[in-house]
Amino acid sequence: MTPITNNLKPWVGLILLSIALLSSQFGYGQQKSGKPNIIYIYADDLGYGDVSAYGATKIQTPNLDRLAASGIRFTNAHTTSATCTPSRFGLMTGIYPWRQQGTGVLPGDAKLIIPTDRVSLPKIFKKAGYHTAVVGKWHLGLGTQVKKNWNTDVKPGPNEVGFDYSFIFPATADRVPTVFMENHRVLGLDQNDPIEVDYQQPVGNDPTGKEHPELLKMHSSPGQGHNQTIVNGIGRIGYMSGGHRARWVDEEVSTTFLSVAQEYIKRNKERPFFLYFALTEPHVPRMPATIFKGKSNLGYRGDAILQLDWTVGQIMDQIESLGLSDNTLIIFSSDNGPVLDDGYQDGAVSQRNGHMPAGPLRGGKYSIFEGGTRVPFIVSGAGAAKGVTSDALLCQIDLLASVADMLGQAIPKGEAFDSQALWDTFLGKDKEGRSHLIEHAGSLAVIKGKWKYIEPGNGRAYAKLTDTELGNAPHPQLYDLSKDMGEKNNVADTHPKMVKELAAILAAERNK
Ligand code: NG6
Ligand code: CA
Repeated sequence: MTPITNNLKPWVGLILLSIALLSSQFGYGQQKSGKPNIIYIYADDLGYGDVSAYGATKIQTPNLDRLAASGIRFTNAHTTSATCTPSRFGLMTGIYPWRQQGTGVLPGDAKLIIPTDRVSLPKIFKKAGYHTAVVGKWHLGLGTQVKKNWNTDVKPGPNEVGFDYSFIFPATADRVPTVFMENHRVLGLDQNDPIEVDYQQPVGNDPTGKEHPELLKMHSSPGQGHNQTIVNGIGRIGYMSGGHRARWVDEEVSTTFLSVAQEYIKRNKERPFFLYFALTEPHVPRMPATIFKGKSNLGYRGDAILQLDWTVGQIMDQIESLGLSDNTLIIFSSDNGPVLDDGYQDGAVSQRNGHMPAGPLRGGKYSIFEGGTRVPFIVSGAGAAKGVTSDALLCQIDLLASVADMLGQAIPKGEAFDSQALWDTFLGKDKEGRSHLIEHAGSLAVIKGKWKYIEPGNGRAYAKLTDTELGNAPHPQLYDLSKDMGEKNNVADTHPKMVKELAAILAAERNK
């Protein structure tokens, strides 16, 4: 070597060392900016016992199991509420839904219930430089009033709540209008066949399930409605006329959402993105793609779960094949607990075959028992622990403050105040999580450590139509979840001090 290169040697070494240090610290791609992509996959009505990684034996969910095996499987994670709209309200706003009137299950023509001048989960991402999207079920209302023109821009909606791109259906699969909306517009709408929607009285001439049961390919359950306008051989909740070419085919809904989600991921692979992927399974009407029909031996509900599991697998495979695994975090959960008969005779009950959709938990959708709000919750990918189980107490409402904390975004004072910054818990580093959580299903309950208190109330104890133990009782209930996860043994009488302590926490939360 010449003396000159000899002189340069220490410098070259130093430069190489700095490069090595920088790349080990920041990893590759987007992690340089410390901004992992986040895909939040939200099932609709999937129960704690519906996933084989959570103990299901009558159905296998290999893709969810694979996700859990590669990440963290939470056993004590919750939605805010035992139904859809309030849980999604909590997820988006960081505010317990029971603090605000009008956050119950919404009809398909409801107005938007999320304030657009407040912080929201997608706005946190946006402020941090992410591109944001929602694909799937919305169910948080659209527009400023119930009566609206569906044949022009319908807003405010997801775009005004903070999503740069939205591809949704407005409410639930069993509610009209049964159409997709891309950003502000109904997809595939023929202006010569305008849409009208009404939840009070019939509109147009489309047959209803009530008057024309002979036209149905799946019948509704006695006493549960779902017998108004027929779309694709299925009676719906609500009346709809027009938009015939825009109406979805149920068998295609899930794959439509999947392909839109995959297209979105592909389009945004070079920049940080947040995708809120809100699946429709296994919510009613369960009418999966024909390729899944009959596959589970548990009726269409089971088949819909297989479709859901496959969909999650498709996203996982795509992330891997695009080389995004190192800087993408997938979070999977459900918006409320399970129900078998939620309005249609689809085999969920008659072909149940011993399946326990809530697993060891009592109650299900609509219930203040754990079956209502404790749901599968899996986190896997960038920064997350691998192959562990966590019993930390966590709620979906915490995502907002946790992400804000992770991305260094401030939350305006007085907003999202029920959301707690627990990013280390989401990543499996912290094992404790929240000190307490309020659960909601009409009535309220508190979990603190191993204890759960359900406030006394005069709500029904049991809903016959859906066969749900709702959990309401006129007297206080206290359960030791460490020994009695199934909430069978009320120990309120022998633990009056604990009842008092938890009732006080609940009262304080109510008055916040
Ligand atoms: C109930 C519906 C049920 C389902 C649910 C909403 C009846 C009798 N039952 O009122 O079928 O649509 O609302 O589910 O109408 S959720 O997951 O969106 O909260
Ligand atoms: Ca739901």
